[in-house]
Amino acid sequence: MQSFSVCSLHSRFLLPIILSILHVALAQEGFCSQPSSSIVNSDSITTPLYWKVTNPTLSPSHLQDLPGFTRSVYKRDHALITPESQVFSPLPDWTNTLGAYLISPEMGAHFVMYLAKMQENSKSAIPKDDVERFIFVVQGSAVLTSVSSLSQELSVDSYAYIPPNLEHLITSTYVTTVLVVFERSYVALKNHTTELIVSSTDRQPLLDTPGEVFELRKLLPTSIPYDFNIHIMDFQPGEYLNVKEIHYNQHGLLLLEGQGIYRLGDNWYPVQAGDSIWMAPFVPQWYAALGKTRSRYLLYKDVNRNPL
Ligand code: UGY
Ligand code: MN
Repeated sequence: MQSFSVCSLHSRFLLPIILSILHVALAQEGFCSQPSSSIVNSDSITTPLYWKVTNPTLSPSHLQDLPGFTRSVYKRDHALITPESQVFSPLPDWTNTLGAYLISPEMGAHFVMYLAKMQENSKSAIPKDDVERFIFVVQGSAVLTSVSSLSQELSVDSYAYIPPNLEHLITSTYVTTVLVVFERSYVALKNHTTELIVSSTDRQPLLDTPGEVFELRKLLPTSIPYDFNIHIMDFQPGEYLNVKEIHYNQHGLLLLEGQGIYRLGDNWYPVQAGDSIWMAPFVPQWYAALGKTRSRYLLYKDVNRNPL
């Protein structure tokens, strides 16, 4: 009641004066604002009514701010998870680390892909029995210690493959280290084992890509013991996949740089750095790089095992 009487006092005696001097301030929310913005609206003085209809927002970065707007989708055979949809919570058994699972078996994947945000004095947990782990540093730096080697520092663009059941610890003292992590149950073969690998993208040679134009590096050995690989694929603006791929392998993708269009099934998605994609077996897939800078993505792919 009191606020009503203050407002009506303003309306009768002060409002005409304030309107003529401070109409901009009056239009702001919470200051006895008028219910109808078309009556007292600073915009209406400088811009015509309905001006957004003829001056639409074209920039994707503005679209990000629209309430409820997201480019993320989740479908039976693919998902696009964009940064505004990532949900972080404490990673089970890790210390001072928040995680966002972007791909998991609930989707139909046989692996998990997650972002781990390691804060100061953070520590990893051990994966479950028979689970292999791959980590790639996106931001900051981490130290990997294992029973089979000395401690090694991993900076941005460095990665490690940790074989199943190898005791190890990832720590970070940096604020904030961001890792992308892949884990899956190892499909063992008789007389074969995998080894601890620590390296960086720039130390991997460019590989031949017959019939394609993109540049390809593989971060893991292509030999039989390894049941997945991680590809780093680079496209210059205007380059695209020649093969409109359909294959039995699954993918987990993180777009590290650039922007373009990803085709998944019958859907065409504008994508940019920071986006992640799950591709189920046999989903039609195709990418074209656009924009002004190269596109680089990191791609999980299961290999070297008979699907039967
Ligand atoms: O190797 C691949 O399957 C890769 N070219 N797929 C992709 O980029 N979607
Ligand atoms: Mn593929």
